[in-house]
Amino acid sequence: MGSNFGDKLKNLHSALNGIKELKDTQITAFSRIYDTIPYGVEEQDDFLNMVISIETDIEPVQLLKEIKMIEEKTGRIKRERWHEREIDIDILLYGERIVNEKSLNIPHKELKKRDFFLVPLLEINPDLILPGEGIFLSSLKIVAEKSYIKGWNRNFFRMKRGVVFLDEK
Ligand code: PH2
Ligand code: MG
Ligand code: MG
Repeated sequence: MGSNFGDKLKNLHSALNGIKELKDTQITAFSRIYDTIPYGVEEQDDFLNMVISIETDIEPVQLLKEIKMIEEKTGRIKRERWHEREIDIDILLYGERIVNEKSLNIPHKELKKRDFFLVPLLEINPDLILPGEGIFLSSLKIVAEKSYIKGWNRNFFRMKRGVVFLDEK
């Protein structure tokens, strides 16, 4: 998940609550929250990025549809590709599945290039294997051209009795 517009932490919080409310879905882990410089279109504000893992019965393409609705509910406005966003939720991996649809590629096509995907992902699970290639994700860290990660914050989110809480800053 990433946000670089508006109240970034609040946007992440809202997205987490949306995901938590999905049918037959549980959030099982959060990474810390990373401060990152923009990748791609560089003239925009820094991002907050984080990775979460979920357990879900929702199939990938349907999950993407649900995610788009959560983005909309979080206030995401359509702008040019790769420009500012209130919230962006991308599916990086879906277990061992490989999905190549027009609207969705899993593993995420840019997984190898973005350290703000790989580092938080490995923080949640250092033993992940890249489906299809059978190599440890941890061996991919070096593929990122440069580091976009400026630093990280402690995790501001806690789950308690199925509610996501945002700690005081
Ligand atoms: N997402 C993008 C483009 N660039 N840069 C950072 N730092 N974080 C992002 O989440 C991000 C980006 C398009 O999805
Ligand atoms: Mg994205
Ligand atoms: Mg997206």
